[in-house]
Amino acid sequence: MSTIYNQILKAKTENKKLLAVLLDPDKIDLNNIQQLIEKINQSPATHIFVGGSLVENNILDELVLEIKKNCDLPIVLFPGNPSQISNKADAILFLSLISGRNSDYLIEHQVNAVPILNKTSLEIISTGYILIESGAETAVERVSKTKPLNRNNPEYILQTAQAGEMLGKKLIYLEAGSGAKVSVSKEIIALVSKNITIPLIVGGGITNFKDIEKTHKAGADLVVIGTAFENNLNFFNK
Ligand code: 1GP
Repeated sequence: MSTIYNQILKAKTENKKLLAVLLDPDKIDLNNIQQLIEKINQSPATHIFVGGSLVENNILDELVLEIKKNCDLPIVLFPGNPSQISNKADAILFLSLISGRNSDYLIEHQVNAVPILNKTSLEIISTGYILIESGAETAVERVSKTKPLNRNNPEYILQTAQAGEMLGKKLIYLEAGSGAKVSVSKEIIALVSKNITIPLIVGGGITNFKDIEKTHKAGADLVVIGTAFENNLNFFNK
C-alpha cells in the first residue's frame, strides 16, 4: 500500500513539489465549506493539513468528513495538542517541537496522545518541528512557551534539523509561525535541505505565488499555505 509518507518521499525523489493548504478549524465556517473545498479542488494543492495552535471549537470530525465527501486530497492532521486528533483523517504529523525546550511539546503531549492514536488507523508521520524567529511573537511561540531559533544562526538551525533526522524523524518542518511577518529565509531552507536526506516542509508567512515558487526552489519539498488562503479564498485563482 502506498502511504502518504511514501508518496511524499516519491515526490522528493522525482523532484515534484508539493503544496498543502492548512485549514484551522477555529477559523472555518462550516456553512461555507462547499465553496472552500471547491476552491481547493481548483488549486494546485496536493495535501490538506488540518489543525492550529489552539483549536477551541468542536468541529474537527465534522470538518474532516465534509472535506472527504467532496475532495480526494489526503487529509493530514497538524495538531497543536492531543485534543486535535480525528480518526476520520488519513494521517497525522506527529510533531515534536525540537527547537524548543518545553518538555510538554517535546514528549509529554505525544505520550498523552498514544491511547488516542492507538484507537485510530491514522498513518503516523514523525516530524521534527522547528520554529524560527520571524520578526514578532507568533501563536506557536505563545502557546508552546518556547523561544524560536535565531534566524541569524543558520548553522544551529541546521544542527537542530540534523539532530531531528538522527533521532529518526521522517520529516523536518521549518516553521515561521502562522501569519508570520517574515517567512523562513531561502538561505536557511537551502542550507537545511542540502544537508538532510528526509523531506522538508516549510510554512509560515508565505503569501504569494512567487514566494511559493522561491520556497520550492530553495529546497522545500512541501510548502504550507494557511493565512493567505484563509484571508482570500481566491488566492489560487490566477
Ligand atoms: C502555520 O506554516 C503554517 O503553521 C502556515 O502559516 O498561516 O502564515 O500560511 P501561514
